Amino acid sequence: WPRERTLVAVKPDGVQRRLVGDVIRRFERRGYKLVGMKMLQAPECVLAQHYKDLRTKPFYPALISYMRSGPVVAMVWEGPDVVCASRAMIGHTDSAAAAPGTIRGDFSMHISRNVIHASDSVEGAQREIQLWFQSSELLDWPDLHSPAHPA
Ligand code: YYY
Ligand code: MG
Repeated sequence: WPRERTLVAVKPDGVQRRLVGDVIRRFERRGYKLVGMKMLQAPECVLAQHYKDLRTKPFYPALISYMRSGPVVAMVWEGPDVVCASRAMIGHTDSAAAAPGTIRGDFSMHISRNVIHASDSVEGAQREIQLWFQSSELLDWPDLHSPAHPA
């Protein structure tokens, strides 16, 4: 398949609530390949770019201050259809609509504290990966578990 990657970030509430490991476990057990990961206090300029399409929304100031309230754990995951699949794994933006079994459906009760981010399109993922990571921070290791490399 064409190599697809997505940006996933555990938001400050997710870090605070010790959900980083659970998030990683869900992506690993699905078989996706982790190609980048770091913990950081997100800079304001990165958040402004990341959420630039939302800057006119009434919740935008609260969203930015929430995202700056503590460290986030940013990851890049790779695999077939990982953009679409990770959106299904995280669940609906609004916790009330997020299905049980999804990350938001299991761990979040309000849209403003929804634990996790994942890119919503292949183009968006490429833009977000470049925004959050240097290319030297992404590691391209041989994936012996991939269907492209049958045992
Ligand atoms: O991609 P996703 O995170 O599911 O939702 P977006 O529509 O891109 O909004 C980004 C972010 O903004 C959302 O995860 C929570 C916050 N937000 C909010 O606090 N209140 C809303 N009514 C809508 C979004
Ligand atoms: Mg979004």
